[in-house]
Amino acid sequence: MQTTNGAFPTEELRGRFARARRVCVLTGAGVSAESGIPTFRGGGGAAVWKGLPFDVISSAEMVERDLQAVWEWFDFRREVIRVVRPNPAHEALARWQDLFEDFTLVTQNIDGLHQAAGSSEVIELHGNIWRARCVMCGRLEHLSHDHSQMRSPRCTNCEGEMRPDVVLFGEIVPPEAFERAMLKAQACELFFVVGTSALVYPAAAIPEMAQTAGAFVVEINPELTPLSGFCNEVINGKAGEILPLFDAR
Ligand code: BV8
Ligand code: ZN
Repeated sequence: MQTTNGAFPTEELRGRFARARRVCVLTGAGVSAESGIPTFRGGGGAAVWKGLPFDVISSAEMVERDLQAVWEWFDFRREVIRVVRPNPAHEALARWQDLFEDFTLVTQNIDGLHQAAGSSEVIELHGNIWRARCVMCGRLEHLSHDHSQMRSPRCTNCEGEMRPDVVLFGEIVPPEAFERAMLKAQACELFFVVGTSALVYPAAAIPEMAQTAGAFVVEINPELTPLSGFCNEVINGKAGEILPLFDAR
């Protein structure tokens, strides 16, 4: 593992970036931090909502127990996300999709900021906060950005209850999304893992799959994580400052 203390990546990595044909990136909450969205586990402890820890309020069990509380929690987060903009990290990754023969962006984030920055075909492992899903028929509804619905709207198709179309703790990541992310990670030459504490599975297993399949794995994070020990290069820095350096004109 080579660590650069926030300076531009090594000559080797610059060369790899310039020559790469297949690149895959996995992002976490850290790429949205510079947009002003608090991360889950940074800043002195996990997110808490009305005294409930994040992994309790954002859980399958809570949807069963108190769907209204889950809606209020997500309405609150939409209020935060609604007014923020993509930052240079999102913008750099949106540019990268035109630099390589095959570029894949996989995110654990549900804020939609990658798409707002211009990224297309984003693999959303944990869903999207701007979508709701009917618990009965699975119909999807897009929630408008201009107002939050404090009540869980009823399904326009079957009157069933709607829930956030987000993967909560104790729920499975959509198999087709995970499968596609895994295949792309195993097929790429260069893999970036950016802004994740690498604590949440199965997403946190993807970088190691990439390396086992032969990819050069780069971590970009101000802090070390459980992945840092096996990454080929660890860049201790902020995503919004480091990512734009790679394709600076
Ligand atoms: C599953 C959507 C099994 C919701 C999220 C008990 C019961 C059930 C399951 C489990 C259990 N115990 C463990 C598990 C497994 C669990 C898990 O892994 N738990 C962990 C915490 C131990 N996983 C699951 O439950 C998954 N499902 O296992 O299903 C199953 C199997 C079969 C059948 C049924 C069930 C589902 C996991 C998905 C949960 N949903 N989000 C919501 O958002 O409300 S996870 C949540 O954490 C977010 O999606 C987030 O993205 C994700 C990971 O967090 P990070 O993105 O890494 O963010 P974090 O704050 O942690 O770190 C930020 C990082 O950024 C830091 O490293 C920081 O240094 C860095 N940073 C800060 N600033 C910057 C920066 N980096 C760069 N630039 C900066 N400027
Ligand atoms: Zn329905």
